[in-house]
Amino acid sequence: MADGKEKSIDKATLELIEKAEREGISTVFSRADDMKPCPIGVEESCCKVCSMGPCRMPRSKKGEGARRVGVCGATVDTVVARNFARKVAAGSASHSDHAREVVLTFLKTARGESQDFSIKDEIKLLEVALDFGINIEKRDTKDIAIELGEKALYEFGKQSGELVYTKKAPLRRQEIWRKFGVLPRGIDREIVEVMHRTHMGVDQDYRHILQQAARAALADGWGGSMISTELQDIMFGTPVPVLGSINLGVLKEDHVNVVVHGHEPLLPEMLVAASRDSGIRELTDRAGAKGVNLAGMCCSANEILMRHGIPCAGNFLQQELALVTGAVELMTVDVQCQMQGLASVAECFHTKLITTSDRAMIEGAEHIEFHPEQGLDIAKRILTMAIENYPNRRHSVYIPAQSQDMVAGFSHETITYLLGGLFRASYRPLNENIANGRIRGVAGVVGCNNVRTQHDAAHLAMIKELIRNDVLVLTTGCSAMACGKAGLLTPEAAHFHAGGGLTEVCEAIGIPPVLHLGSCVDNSRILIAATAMVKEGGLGDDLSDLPAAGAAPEWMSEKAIAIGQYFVTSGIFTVFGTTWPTTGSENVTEHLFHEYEDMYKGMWAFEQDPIQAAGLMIAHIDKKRKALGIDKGRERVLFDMAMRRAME
Ligand code: NFS
Repeated sequence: MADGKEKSIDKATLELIEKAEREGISTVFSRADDMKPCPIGVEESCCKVCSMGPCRMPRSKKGEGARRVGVCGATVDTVVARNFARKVAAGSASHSDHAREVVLTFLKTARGESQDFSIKDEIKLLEVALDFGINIEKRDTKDIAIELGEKALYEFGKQSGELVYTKKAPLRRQEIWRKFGVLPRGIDREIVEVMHRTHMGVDQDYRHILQQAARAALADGWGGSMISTELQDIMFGTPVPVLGSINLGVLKEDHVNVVVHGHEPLLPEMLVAASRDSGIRELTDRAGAKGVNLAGMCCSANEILMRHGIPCAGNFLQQELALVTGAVELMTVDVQCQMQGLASVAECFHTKLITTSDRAMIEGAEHIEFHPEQGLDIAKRILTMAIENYPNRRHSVYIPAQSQDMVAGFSHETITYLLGGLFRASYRPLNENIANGRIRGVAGVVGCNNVRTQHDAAHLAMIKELIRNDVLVLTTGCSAMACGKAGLLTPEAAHFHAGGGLTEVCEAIGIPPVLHLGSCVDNSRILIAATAMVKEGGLGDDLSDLPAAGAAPEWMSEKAIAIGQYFVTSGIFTVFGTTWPTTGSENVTEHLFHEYEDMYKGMWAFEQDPIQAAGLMIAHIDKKRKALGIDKGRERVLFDMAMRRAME
């Protein structure tokens, strides 16, 4: 680390970085030491969209009096806005192509063409069908599901009109989107339009380019990501609180260890089913292992943790380290956040690296393509390979001791149930506790790890500061896993880390002060929860009125930028850490950080220090409390069961 800090605050991670160094194995941590970031790229003032360049227009040129334009005359504002918009497009495309795969599998399942998939949550099927305007009366589940699958698929290619889920947003929010021309039409159309507008010589007004970046991001948050979450819940079950464990210590020396890495929960669901198969158990016995130990990595981990309590091996920066243990027989990867470095780490051990998506191959990995038509068979084939590889384990096995219990599975449905009880499921107790000041506000802290900052440190510093100040934290993705490792996802964490008001509420309901809502596509659950808070009443009539804020203190991926952009344009103040990809243009930064507040009532901010960033979020929350007239704090009333009953 540039500032002399250790590379991670997690002991298991540090131990395995050391093992990798000792054994001469290259990992993201050693490569980051060898590769300094490009100073022009980091401020995004470099244009590569045609072959007359690349044109470099760093801020340092300003002092020399040079006009910062490329050879075609494109200003640095245009160039920085283009680069930003393309990140949004790539991020939105990733979530939405994941969503497309889920919809296609859903349709095959509805038509009876997939193997071992089913509709697990019929109530949610009916609710989502109603959202899509489908008649559910006197029709069987199969018919409804087929129509829902077809309608959901249509959302991707829609050429005009508005996406179905944008109509779930508060009316005031929809008006704002309409006013600024950012209501998304089809998901694919908005992403294609970003790519067209940012081609050489097309859209050359930075504000106008960023308008399309808003529309593409909203197509992700209120389109692709939301469709993924909802259809996954229908097929695999809506998460309910579940006990799990996390960190590299979940790997077991006497078991066949299979790590499931990536994002789409389709193969992971089948691997869970296959691992419980009697034939697989027999094979494991014969290989002399005590069982198959399935463990997740990155967002695939969150998906199978939320629904099955399968342990998580770790988050983004721990992926290669899982293999460095020497105890992993096989790792599957599908799409997104899978480092190519995995292939060379796997080569140092007996580990088989298996790519499974038709969209992603890695040189040196074996490819076994997943198709839902043979879902369970393919999963069994993969587990069989892992079991057969168990006797090939070599000498240098080291599994760190760290493994931490945690509670995950806080879907929007679960939160309403926990707050209000089965028959009075409602956000009212939450809104009341915000209004009376016991809970100061709500923060969504999400996103990645980034090797340019100390692993997990910023997530934990920020989140501890927020809960200490009575801010309830909702978390997803790699941030949620950082919290899990640090013990923040247990109900007892309130007692040790949260402020008095938040602790009282958490203890009354029996929830942790930090709620794990799932993977990154599940950030849509945060949008739904925030919308439910607005609709419950008492906290304004738009998402921007809520005492709420968002953050990604260790972001690195384009998906994080897409998520931030849809949070901001949905009215949520959002702070990012590590680096900020528009520093090359003061005008673009001013537009996103300040002009957006006038337009969308939500804006971006950049702050590397996580405590300072939490301070910005708390100041914003207090500003919103003041605007709502709840800053004085009413008499503090805690909802007990008797009061919940009386609410009726
Ligand atoms: Ni999100 Fe999941 Fe993690 Fe970042 Fe990558 S795994 S989708 S992008 S790194 S949080």
